[in-house]
Amino acid sequence: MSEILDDIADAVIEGDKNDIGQLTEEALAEGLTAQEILNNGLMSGMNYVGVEFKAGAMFVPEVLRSAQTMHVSMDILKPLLAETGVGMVGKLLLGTVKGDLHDIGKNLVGMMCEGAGFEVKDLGINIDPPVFIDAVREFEPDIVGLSALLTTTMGGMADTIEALEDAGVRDGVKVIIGGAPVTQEFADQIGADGYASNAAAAVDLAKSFVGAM
Ligand code: B1M
Repeated sequence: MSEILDDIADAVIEGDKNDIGQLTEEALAEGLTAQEILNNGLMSGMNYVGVEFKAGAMFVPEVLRSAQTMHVSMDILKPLLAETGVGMVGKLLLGTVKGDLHDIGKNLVGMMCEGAGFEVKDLGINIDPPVFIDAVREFEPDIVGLSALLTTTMGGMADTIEALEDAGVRDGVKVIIGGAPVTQEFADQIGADGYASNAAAAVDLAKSFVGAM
């Protein structure tokens, strides 16, 4: 593999936001395509970060920095990827449910899924079920990801799933849920398709739903 792609992967792993832009430009100047840089540089770096995070060898601040580093490069690549019509592995619609303002974990899930090749639309925090419904109709995601950090807002996940059912859009998407108080048992109880305890597990789960393992 090209040395510059290894340098890009290393920059992501090390969270080197200063050099990644120039490395990306150099890779393009060398004739590498945006897709090659995405798959073999950025995603390769983020995959490593995911494995280390899962193993407890990297921590939240480092993962966030890696994700931000990836974003600097993605900003350069996105228009080129759009031009060449390169497809992502799937679409993920994400949001923290109504009444809940916590977003650090959700953002991490979003950034790591982006690193794994998903097109991510993040609705933000305190999201009412009707907003999810409108976004499902407009964005047409493969997966809807719900996050909640409070025991008092977990019910918002059930409300959102119920609203998706009532609106007739539930069958077209997989719903995954996560957040500190959430469990697999709760996911089963409210009829979610999957639960992930952390961002790396969310990536694996999301990939399994679009056949990208
Ligand atoms: Co809040 N807060 N908070 N808080 N806060 C907790 C959650 C709490 C456990 C603290 C405590 O009392 N020990 C407690 C909840 C208790 C409970 O319900 N059982 C609590 C409380 C009570 C509150 C307030 C009510 C406090 C008050 O005002 N009296 C209030 C509520 C506001 C509201 O939401 N309406 C409140 C406010 C806040 C801040 C605004 C100050 C701030 C949030 C800032 C922000 O998010 N931008 C905040 C914070 C930072 C926390 C703690 C300290 C840290 C949360 C965090 O970001 N963790 C938290 C205590 C704690 O967890 N130690 C606490 C790091 C993050 C990477 O982990 O979010 O768990 P986490 O995400 C993980 C996984 O859960 C999973 O992957 C992530 C990465 O591995 N995951 C998913 C998350 N979403 C996922 C979605 C998926 C899959 C996996 O699929 C879609």
